Amino acid sequence: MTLSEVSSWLREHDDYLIITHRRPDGDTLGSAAALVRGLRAYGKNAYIFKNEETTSKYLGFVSPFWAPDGFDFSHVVSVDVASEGLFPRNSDNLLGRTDLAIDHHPSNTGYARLTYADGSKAACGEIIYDLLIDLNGDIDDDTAAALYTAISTDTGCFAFGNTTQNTFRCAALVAEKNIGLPELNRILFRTKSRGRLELEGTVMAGIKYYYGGRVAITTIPKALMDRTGCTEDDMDDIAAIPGAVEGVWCGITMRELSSETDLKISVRSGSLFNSNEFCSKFGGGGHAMASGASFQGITLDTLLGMLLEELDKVFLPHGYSR
Ligand SMILES: [Mn+2]
Repeated sequence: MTLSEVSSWLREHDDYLIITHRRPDGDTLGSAAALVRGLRAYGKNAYIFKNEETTSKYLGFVSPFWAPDGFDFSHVVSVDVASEGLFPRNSDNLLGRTDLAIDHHPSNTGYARLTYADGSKAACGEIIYDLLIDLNGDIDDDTAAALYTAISTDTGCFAFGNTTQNTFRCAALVAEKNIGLPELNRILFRTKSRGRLELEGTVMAGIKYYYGGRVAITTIPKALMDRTGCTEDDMDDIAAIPGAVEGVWCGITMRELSSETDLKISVRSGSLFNSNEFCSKFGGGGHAMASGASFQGITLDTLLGMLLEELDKVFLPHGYSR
C-alpha cells in the first residue's frame, strides 16, 4: 500500500491501539508518540499499549499516552515491529490482531492484515513524519521532538551507515520546530549511567589484540554486569567499543548472559571483514558490519579458542599470526 492509502485508512477508522517492540528503543517509542499525537490532532481516539520495558530516557514521550485498563480499541497499529515475536510483554491477547504494521525492517514478517514497510528508511520515524504531514499538513513541537528522537537514535545521531539524505531531510524539517535540540541531544547522546561508564571502562581495559592488531576481543562476564548494576538498557552499542580501535578490522565482544555457559558474541567490522559470514560459521548472523551468535554449554575460554581457530583461517593466509 502507498503512504496516502495508509493515511486514508487511518482517517476512515478510529479507536487505535499502538504497539511498540520489546526492549523498546527511541525509534519505536518516538514513532508511537508521534503517531498517537498526530491521530489525536486529527480528532481520533488513540493510545499506546503500555510497554513495561520503557526506560526513563523515553518515558516522558509515551507515558501520557499509555492505554488505560480496559481501553476498548477497535484497531491495532504497530510501529517499528518486525515480527509478533517482538511484541511487548503481556500482549499475548494482541497476537494475530494487528490491522496495520508501519515498519522499516526489510525482515518484516507480514504478520499484520495491512503492512506499510519501507526498508529504504533508516528509521520508522521517517515514515511517520511523511505520514503525519499527509494526514494533518503539519506537526506540533512535541510531535517533532518525538520524531527527532526516533530518527536520531536509530541512526546513532546520524553516524551509522543507514543514514540517508532522507534522514537529514526529516531531521531538518523537525528541527524547524521548537524541540529544545541542545537539551534533547544531551539527554539522548551525552548522558550515561554511572554503571554504564564503569562497564565501558572495564570493557576498554579488557581489550586484547590478535593478528597484529587486526582483531580486538573483549569480554563481559556476568559478574561485571552484577557489580556495575548494568541492565540490558545499559548495553546499547557496547559492542562497538573493540571495533572502534584504529587498525582493527574485526571487534568481538564475548558476553556471559544468564550463566557462565550461556554466551553470545557481538561482532563489529569495517568493509575489510565480513561479520555476517564469520558469525554464520557458528549458526549466527546479521549484517556484514554487525553480527552476532549464541553459544550454550561452553565457557568463555572454550569460546575464545573456537573463535581464534576460525579467525586463523581468515588472517593466517594474510600473513598475520595470532
Ligand atoms: Mn527502527
